[in-house]
Amino acid sequence: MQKRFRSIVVLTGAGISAESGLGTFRDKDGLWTKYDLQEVATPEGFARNPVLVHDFYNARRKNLVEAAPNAAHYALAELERRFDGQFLLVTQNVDDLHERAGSARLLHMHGELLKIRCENCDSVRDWRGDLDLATACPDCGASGGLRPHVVWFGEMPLYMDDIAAALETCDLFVSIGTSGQVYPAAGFVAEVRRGGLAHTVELNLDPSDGFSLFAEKIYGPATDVVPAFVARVLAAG
Ligand code: BJW
Repeated sequence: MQKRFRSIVVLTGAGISAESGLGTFRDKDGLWTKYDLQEVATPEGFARNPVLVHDFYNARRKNLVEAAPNAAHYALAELERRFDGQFLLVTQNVDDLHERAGSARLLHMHGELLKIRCENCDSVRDWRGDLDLATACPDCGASGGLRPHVVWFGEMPLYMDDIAAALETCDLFVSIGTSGQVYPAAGFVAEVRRGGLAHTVELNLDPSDGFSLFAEKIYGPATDVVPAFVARVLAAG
């Protein structure tokens, strides 16, 4: 890669955390092969059976606390640290492995597993333990209104204005470890292409649903392909 870039947007999905032991959603053995997403990842499912949804996220929170960042997370943190242009990491992941690897210019568009939100007073708090219907909100004291601070199907993803602004001006867009099945993230590559200026790259284990929209594609485990790609970008200046 010869070109020097001035503004980079990286989008990550569950595949970047797979080698840290966190399950993806749609792969063989993925979370959606074991759980009905309508029951655990929609506001309607939560209203129908909040105990099931709390159990699902309590187990995921516990797994996350036991997991560690991998070489792909560390490579992106190094890219942010050493790249002297604009940089934004947008993750669909609710885990905190990017932060633990050292990433700081980072937006969690689908929320964060280690945060909870009160539907009664809207406060958002860090939370590492279990949550149940009896847990009282630390801010307003109400019980029964706490939920994971994550974005379910049918809900609006977070930071969309900031993300749109970064996509509009970037000259390198890199998508890592995502199946390209969930919108609006799956539409980012098309948005970037409409601008006509950016180089677009997919790094994934297998071709995603939107693979044909990317100018460059590199397939392999994230812990191999991401550090190698980051080294190329940094070597280009
Ligand atoms: C590796 C690897 C390794 C494995 N190395 N790679 C019809 C058409 C279009 C849209 C819609 C539609 N009907 C409904 C919609 C909208 C809906 C949607 O997209 N539905 C689709 C299913 C069709 N979207 C929404 O509802 C969103 N909100 C919304 O659209 O609001 C309106 C709006 C309008 C306009 C602008 C903006 C907004 C909200 C979506 C919320 C998604 N929530 C979840 C759960 C979060 C909480 C939790 O974690 O429990 O987010 S679902 C789940 O999917 C999670 C993920 O972030 C998301 C994406 O999954 P991801 O990351 O791509 O994982 P996988 O498993 O799918 O793929 C993993 C990839 O990694 C694979 O490709 C592997 O090959 C690869 N891999 N190992 C590298 N070692």
